[in-house]
Amino acid sequence: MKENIRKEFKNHFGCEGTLYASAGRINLIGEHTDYNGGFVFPGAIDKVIMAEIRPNDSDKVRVYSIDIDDYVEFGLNEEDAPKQQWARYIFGICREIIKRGGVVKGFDAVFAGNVPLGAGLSSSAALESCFAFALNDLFNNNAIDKFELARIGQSTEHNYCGVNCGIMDQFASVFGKKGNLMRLDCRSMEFEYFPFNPQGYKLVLVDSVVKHELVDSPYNKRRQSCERVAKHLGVETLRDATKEALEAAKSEISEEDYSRAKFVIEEKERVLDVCDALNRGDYETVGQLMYATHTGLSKDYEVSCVELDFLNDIAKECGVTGSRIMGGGFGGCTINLVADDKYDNFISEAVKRFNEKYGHEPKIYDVVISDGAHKITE
Ligand code: GAF
Repeated sequence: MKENIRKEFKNHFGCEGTLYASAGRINLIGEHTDYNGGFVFPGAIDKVIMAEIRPNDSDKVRVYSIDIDDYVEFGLNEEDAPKQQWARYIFGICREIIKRGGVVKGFDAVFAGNVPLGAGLSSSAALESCFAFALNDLFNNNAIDKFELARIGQSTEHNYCGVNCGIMDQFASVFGKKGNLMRLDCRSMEFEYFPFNPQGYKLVLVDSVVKHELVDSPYNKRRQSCERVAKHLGVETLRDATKEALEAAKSEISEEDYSRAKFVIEEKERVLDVCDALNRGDYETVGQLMYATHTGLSKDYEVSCVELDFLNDIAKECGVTGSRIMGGGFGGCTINLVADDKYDNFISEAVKRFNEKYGHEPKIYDVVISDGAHKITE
């Protein structure tokens, strides 16, 4: 990928720039908790967006996307927003830095990536974090702190891409550290690195390669449900809501809002329970909690789909320790904690049976927990 980017940069701009990369992410547990002030437990992975960038002494940004084979030029004022969705991510990053008083001048860039799109691995956060990190380095002397870089990515999603996401994906992409998961408290923004190397187990993603485009932005609707319930219970976010308070209010809110809030309140506890279990080396408990998350995401939060429920069932039948849908939902991957001796059978069964039922094979990605945003120096 690096060589290809270098070659294309030279072709387009006739010189050399600096290379930067940022990663996609997994999340062991803690789904849809970030925008509710709860806990998440993500890590960056070895799938990245990489960009070569060089200031060009103009007020124009010129970018070529190798994977989409598309070239865009835009200015840095609000009215210059490009139409192409992929370019809006980069435009959004520039604008959000400028809005915060940071500096962005014209630059040339070529980028490519190997984060699968639509798989729930947050290719968009990888793109945002790569450019936010690079523009901080090139124009701001790295004066913008890393949390702000993550927020710049999040605001880009809110203001330029229509997704009212939480902070998890951008946080993971910016702060990721090789071999470590991170437990982030999304209310206080305190976090802790957790070395993750489960002896005798593997983490593997099974990508359904299914993306259900649902109308009316179902992600934003889930968030609205949570906010309605929090307001009703008189708390700032569901992080501060209890099961008892929710039960007491059950008849006053819609059934749907009740189910959404029930999942979130249970999920925030599960993250803490997983951390305790990991500290004891108790992977069986970690796995059971992952299955519980899947059930909640499927039945209460309703962000699963038949294909992912099917993969979850296969995992159970193959004796996989833990399995669940990962990320925002409505398609994408399951994340699976598999004992070494069950791995081969699980993968071959999942591939065979999924293909028989849905007519295409799922993709398999072994998880390698890696570094987040960085400059490539060699
Ligand atoms: C998506 C969002 F971008 C995250 O903020 C998070 O809410 C996640 O869905 C669900 O946990 O990836």
